[in-house]
Amino acid sequence: MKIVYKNIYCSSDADNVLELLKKLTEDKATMRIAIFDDDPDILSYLEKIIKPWGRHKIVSFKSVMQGYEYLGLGYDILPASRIDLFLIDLAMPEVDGLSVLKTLRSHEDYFDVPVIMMTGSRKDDVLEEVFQSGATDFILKPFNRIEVKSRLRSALRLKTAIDHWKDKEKELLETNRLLMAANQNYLQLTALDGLTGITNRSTFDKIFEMEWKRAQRNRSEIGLLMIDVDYFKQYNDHYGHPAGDDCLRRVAHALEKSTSKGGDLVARYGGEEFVALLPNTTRRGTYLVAQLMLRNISKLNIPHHAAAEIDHVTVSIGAAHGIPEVGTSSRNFLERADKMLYKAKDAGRARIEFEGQLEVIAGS
Ligand code: GH3
Ligand code: MG
Ligand code: MG
Repeated sequence: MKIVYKNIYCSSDADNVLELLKKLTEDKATMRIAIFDDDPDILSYLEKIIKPWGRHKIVSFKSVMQGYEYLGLGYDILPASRIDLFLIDLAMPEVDGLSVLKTLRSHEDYFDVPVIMMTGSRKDDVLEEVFQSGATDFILKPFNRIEVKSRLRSALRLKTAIDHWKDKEKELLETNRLLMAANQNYLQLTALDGLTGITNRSTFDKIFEMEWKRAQRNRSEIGLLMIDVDYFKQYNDHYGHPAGDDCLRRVAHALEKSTSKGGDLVARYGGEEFVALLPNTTRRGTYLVAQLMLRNISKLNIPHHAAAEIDHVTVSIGAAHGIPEVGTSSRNFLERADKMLYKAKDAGRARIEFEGQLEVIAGS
């Protein structure tokens, strides 16, 4: 049996599972120091210096390959280990310390972990290359006990600071994400009508003004429909206000469903009145949308027995269409559609009145 934990993969004999669990739950405060040196005396010397500090774990490697395997370097299936400080001997027989340093710096899990190079060379060009390759510090061999201790301590302090800032950065990103989500929510809430959930009047006004100016600039066509529920006062009086609210929600939804183009916008203009903005839409297109709206509301078949003339909820629609001339106002365009709406009401309701030509469609 194989166990896969995120990208951690190992065979599942009891020891490995225990080791894995230990790794996952290991105290974050324990500093883990990895030492690469082919000289066993150096390894035990460093271990002796570090051990009394407590809350430190040392992993030492005489062989670079053994270290690479432990660190998961070059082995796709092995997990990276958490290391807080590397001590690397510059001159090793198998692979030199500089290559180990470069390998670490190119790995996403180790690129910012402090590395102290241990070298017997005081040559400027050697030290320059060590720093250029990304080393944090160096310790000269033979060791001076005080120097080793203080350099190790300051490298570990650096690692603590790096971790701290990484945590802060993570927190900041999370806070930012939450803020953006809240902002998005707020924008949506303030843009929508509370009762029906469709665009509200103030959002419509802004978008309409924008689209009007755009159509003026581009000399493009624009269609506008004013839609009003017929005999809605009687509906409310007869069926009650909550039923009236429910009716408005269904009407709003059916009106939205009747538009198909990306730029079309249906909004609640107020009370039982709605408006549809149809940018880049021909006269015929505007008319077809209005016709579909009339039909879709009728198809809802919401009973309305309070008004003598009808037996189900219908709407009347006033339509305006044109290419906005420079100097004309969006407000005037809206008034034109509104005038047509009154005409549709006067003519008997459940119909469309389109300015410019008389087009009367009886609500089915
Ligand atoms: P017409 O056919 O001429 O349009 O007549 P109408 O009765 O529909 O028009 P009127 O303007 O006389 O009445 C509109 C009614 O719409 C009155 C008001 O109580 C109701 N109304 C407005 N907003 C809401 C709302 O949010 N919920 C409910 N339930 N009713 C509303
Ligand atoms: Mg009405
Ligand atoms: Mg009205």
